[in-house]
Amino acid sequence: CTNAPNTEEDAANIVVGFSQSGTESNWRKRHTESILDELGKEGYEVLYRNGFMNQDRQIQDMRTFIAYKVDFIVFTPIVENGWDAVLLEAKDAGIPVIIVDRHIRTKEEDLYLTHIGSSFKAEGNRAGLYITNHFQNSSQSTVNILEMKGLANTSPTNFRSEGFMEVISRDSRISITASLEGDFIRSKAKDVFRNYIKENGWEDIDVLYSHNDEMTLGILEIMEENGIVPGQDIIIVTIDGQAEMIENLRAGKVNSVVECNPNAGWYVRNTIKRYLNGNTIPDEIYMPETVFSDKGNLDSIPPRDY
Ligand code: GYE
Repeated sequence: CTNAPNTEEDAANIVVGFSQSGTESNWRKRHTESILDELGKEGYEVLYRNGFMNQDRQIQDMRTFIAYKVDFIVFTPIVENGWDAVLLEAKDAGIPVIIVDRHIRTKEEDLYLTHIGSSFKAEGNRAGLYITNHFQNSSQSTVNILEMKGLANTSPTNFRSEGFMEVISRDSRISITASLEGDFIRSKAKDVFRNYIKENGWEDIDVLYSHNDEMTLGILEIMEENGIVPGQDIIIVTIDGQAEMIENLRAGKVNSVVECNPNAGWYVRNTIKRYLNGNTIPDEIYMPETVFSDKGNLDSIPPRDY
């Protein structure tokens, strides 16, 4: 870290380019605010760009940061693949890149300083555990699950599926009978789900496993329109933990909310500070998260503003 600025005066002039993938969920909006707030507290200048869920746009945004000669790039990739060229450009320009939230796959070495995010696999495991526990003593001979996946070619979608399968496969009665793609977007999930129901009806769904709260909110509307009692007729496990979903959990409309922690800002701020002070940065930084369910203490869930 010989070329890292290390006086307080230098640090005050730090410019950070922040390329966010989009604004598709309340979770995402909180994630953005958290990073902007914390970097602001440190007195860094932040150039923020919203990628509007478009990879080319995010690549353009990062090229702008490189041309501007920012000191750091904070980058929240929309998908896993296709970033090597722009990250090589950042590397050649000597700009450290901090990847936040979703993971990337690269063919080149050392394209970024660190990755800060959740263990999406652990989230999938927690979702699966709720289901295996729930049906443990049930006399049902089969448990059919409809999975509403997030966006394809993203690590939360892949790991949330993998972690979930790992756990439910321990009980041979339990299986995923339909897997749909809702892209983490409420309106998309609603359309896809409605079409599925038109073709297949409701009989085959014992459980809904949804990769994020926004999609769950869309599906809840369809259930209620059709006289299905969510949380009873269909057991629901959802990921994120937005305030509205915690209310639904308290109201018994969903059964388990697996938390995904959007508050990455402090970790990003701390990583930049430590880097500027010449400390070694770990390759992977996991953020703490938990799970809430109708089998736990609903009064002790910390309040949230997203
Ligand atoms: O669960 C979802 C958001 O990438 C982990 O993206 C994130 C996911 C989060 O749209 O709500």
